[in-house]
Amino acid sequence: MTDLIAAIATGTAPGGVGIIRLSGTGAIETASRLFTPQQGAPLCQRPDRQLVYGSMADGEGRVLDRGLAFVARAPHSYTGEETAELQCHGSPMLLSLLLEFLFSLGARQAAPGEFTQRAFLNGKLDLMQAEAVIDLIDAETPSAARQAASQLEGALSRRVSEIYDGLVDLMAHFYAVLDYPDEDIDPFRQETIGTALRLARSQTEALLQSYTRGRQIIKGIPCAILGKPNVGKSSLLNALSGYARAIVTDLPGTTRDTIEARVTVGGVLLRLIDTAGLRETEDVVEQLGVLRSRAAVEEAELCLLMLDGSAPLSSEDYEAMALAKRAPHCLLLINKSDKPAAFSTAELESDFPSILSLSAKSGVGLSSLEDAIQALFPFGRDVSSAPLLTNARQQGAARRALDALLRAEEGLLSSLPPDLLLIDVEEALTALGELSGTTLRDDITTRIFERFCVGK
Ligand SMILES: Nc1nc2c(ncn2[C@@H]2O[C@H](COP(=O)(O)OP(=O)(O)OP(=O)(O)O)[C@@H](O)[C@H]2O)c(=O)[nH]1
Ligand SMILES: [Mg+2]
Repeated sequence: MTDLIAAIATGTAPGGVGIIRLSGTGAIETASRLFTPQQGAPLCQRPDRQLVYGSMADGEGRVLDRGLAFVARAPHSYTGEETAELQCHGSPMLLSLLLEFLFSLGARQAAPGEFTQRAFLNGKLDLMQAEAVIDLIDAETPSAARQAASQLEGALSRRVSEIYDGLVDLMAHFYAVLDYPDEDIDPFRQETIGTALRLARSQTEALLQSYTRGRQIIKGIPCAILGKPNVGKSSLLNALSGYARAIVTDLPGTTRDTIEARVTVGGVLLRLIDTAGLRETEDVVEQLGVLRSRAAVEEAELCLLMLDGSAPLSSEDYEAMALAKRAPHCLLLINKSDKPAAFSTAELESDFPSILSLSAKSGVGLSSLEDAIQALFPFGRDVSSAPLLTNARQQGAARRALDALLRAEEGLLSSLPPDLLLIDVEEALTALGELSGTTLRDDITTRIFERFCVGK
């Protein structure tokens, strides 16, 4: 028995259609008091998931709108509980009047994510799938949406259960031997553990490695635009954002703070950071800005290093180049290609394999920048969606699982007794179980009796 929750599922902006969702004990009865079908039996007597046309009224019986409704009885619903959904016009005022009536009938406002939380508690989704729901809703690029959809469909969960199940088999076997020494079960063998451990370890390693890509797809790639003053960094930020996000002037030292913009370039989500131009300066504010520029490069996965191609190279340019090379990926952009070139890029080619000439002001060359970014992060057009870890919680759990498996492997090599190694295996299982939200003990117990039919 859970209390009855209700919420507007379609947000607070006006729209074509608005949906109110109800879940919990009495959801169907309650919806039925608000909604009257145009024909036939009342809503509460309708079959599951069958759309019914009718009218919706407030507490005084005044009809407010006509629309569709359906009911779903437990466990055949998103939350696994009895639910009802009402579809009417997407008017925020209308929706809140209907919601108010539902509150007066005993429903309460659902907390954020509460429907999905109930789905998890009722075993409709595991934790990773529940997280995928949020990722799908928040997706900013096609690849983020595809990744979240595949996680919601269970691709990541299947990969984690594969590792988990391998280890549970190992534990089950082990416990059966310890608990029922008289039973006719294969003796516990070191190689068996060794093979199972190696497999689980390499699978967990691969999973953990997938996090870099998963994070890039979902959260975007931190990308710093770096260079000395006046080369055109803010002009590039504006060109990529599609509007005048940052102030641009012909005065060196215009930008004094870091400015962020989220932009999608070639299907890749970039968290672009425009920085204060690098130079020695007496101005205290600008000095602080330059410190922030340096910090931005340290955190960047991609650095767009910009030079002014129409002016000779200076010591400040060389300093910027040295700094930019600290980022894992760097593209060298020679800006102001609309003006005559003042130096040759030949001498820079050994340090910077990717050099692009462009004009941030006119937009010429921006499409080759897009191509270069897409080539560095090919998931912008990648259609295959291998399961990836996508958030720090998942990474933390996978990390703990891997550490525990590495300890177990080490223990095995130094011939620790099996019951000691299996403490580490158990820890790995707990960590993997945290990924999906599974309980460990019940699983192991169930598997022992299922698989070994000890039955005492
Ligand atoms: N001709 C030409 N001028 C450009 C181009 N890109 C930027 N500029 C000009 O260069 C000047 C400086 O541009 P900004 O974008 O403010 O340069 P910045 O690197 O952000 O400068 P700071 O914020 O001072 O570090 C402005 O007058 C721009 O109009 C370009 O491609 N061609
Ligand atoms: Mg600037």
